[in-house]
Amino acid sequence: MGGRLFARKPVAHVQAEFHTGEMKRTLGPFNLVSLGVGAIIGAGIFVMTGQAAAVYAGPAVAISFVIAGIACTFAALCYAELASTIPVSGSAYSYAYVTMGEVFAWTMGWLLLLEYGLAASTVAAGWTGYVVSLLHDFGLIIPPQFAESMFQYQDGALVNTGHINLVGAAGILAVSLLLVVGVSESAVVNNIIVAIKVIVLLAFIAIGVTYVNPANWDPFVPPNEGGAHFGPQGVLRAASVVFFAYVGFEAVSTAAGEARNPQRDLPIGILGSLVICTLIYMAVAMVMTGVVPFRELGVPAPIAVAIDRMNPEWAMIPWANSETGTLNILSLLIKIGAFAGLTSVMLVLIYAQTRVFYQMARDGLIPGFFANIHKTFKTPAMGTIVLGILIAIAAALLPLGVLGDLVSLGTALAFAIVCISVMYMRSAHPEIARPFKVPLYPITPILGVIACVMFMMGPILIGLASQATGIDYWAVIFGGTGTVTREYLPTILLVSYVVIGALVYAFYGFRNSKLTHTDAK
Ligand code: ALA
Repeated sequence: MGGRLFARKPVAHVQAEFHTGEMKRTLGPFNLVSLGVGAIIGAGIFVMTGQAAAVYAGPAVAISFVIAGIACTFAALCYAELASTIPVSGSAYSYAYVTMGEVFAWTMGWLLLLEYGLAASTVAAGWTGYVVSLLHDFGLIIPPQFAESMFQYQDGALVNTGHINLVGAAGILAVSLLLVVGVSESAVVNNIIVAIKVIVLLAFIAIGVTYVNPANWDPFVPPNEGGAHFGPQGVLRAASVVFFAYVGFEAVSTAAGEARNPQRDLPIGILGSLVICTLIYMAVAMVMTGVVPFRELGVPAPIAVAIDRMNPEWAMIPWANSETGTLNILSLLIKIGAFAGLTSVMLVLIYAQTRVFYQMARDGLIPGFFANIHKTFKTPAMGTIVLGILIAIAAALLPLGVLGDLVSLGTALAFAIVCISVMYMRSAHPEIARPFKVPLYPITPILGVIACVMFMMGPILIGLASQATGIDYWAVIFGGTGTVTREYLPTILLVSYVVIGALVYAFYGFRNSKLTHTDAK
């Protein structure tokens, strides 16, 4: 049984699968970079930056972006090496299957459901805020009952509000339908949307820089106010929050089955999109905290707040629907850009999730319908619809902060496993051709593991050290108002999630695995 748990897929087997895939090969380097930027720039910059600055880091949130960006670069280099060596759909899941064996592959696939699926729910929560605000500008008021998650933090405690985020759930379902129709159609839509959101952020930087008041950057690292509130601890905690802003760069690697020339283009797609996004994030963070005093940024749409603070005269137009009779057209454009940007993130994340499950189903670890390819659309249509429904339910129920922390925890764990896989492959299979190699090996993957563990321990340690008054989360789920502290919950949820995963593997994956029933080595 131990042998079966650690059965590894032979590398040749994986490379052969790559040549027998049923999906269309339509994506070139431009589309792959665009896919990456589409996945990366989203709720992290449009929503969470403000919170990270207001609560944890102040103007030094720009440093937090650099720290998180460097950590992601280590992991990205490892992804690029594995993606160019083992170009299959399924990303880190497939890499783990080849390197460390089935039980690790399963764990990785299960974690990727957090990284992609739940990240899409997180983004849908941020997307809802911008949709509500946009519709408000046009005179349409969406009642909070339909635009807020069922569970919310109020005064530090998690409460069951009885609301349901139907707006976010509808967004997820709409995006899922687009993916059912086919990836190349979606790639065109994706390219257009990516262009819009990049232009919007560049415009924000270019206009905002003329409104910066350097006094707002002083002190750049505000003194610690206890716990992880400001000071160096706060900068690190903010890095673990804005880490979410980078989640998605490796979604490019899940497109290996649909890339025209994966060996050359996947590394370009992964590293290119990461560098572009890091530069944009730092500039946006500097402008945002330079225009608005950081304590005022803890709002659902911080970029829009910064634009309102600039209030350039040329951007004000008469507008019957607004209380003041005028509308800041720049703010409207930013909201439209955010709406488009967050939509594209949901698109890429759900795309990546369906491809991971496609591969897991081909391997027999989850039910086969996730790998059924629709005859006309040539996409895993049924799997996409089922996943879309699950992701929509999470978006309807859980608040953005909890979802975001959970995604960051699961993702950091997945990245660490990827860095370890690179080291395993180098020692176990030195003979395999590697079109892309990690520079400064083995320092880069080792630093990647250390950085990821640090990100995971941040929220966990702070949670354990916080003045928790008790954990009563069943009471909350069944309608009460318990006292689940903000910092504890993601750890509790992650552990519960991993335990459920182990049960699913024991009762389904282990029994149905094609590898252990045919050619385990
Ligand atoms: N990085 C993506 C975002 O910030 C997931 O929304």
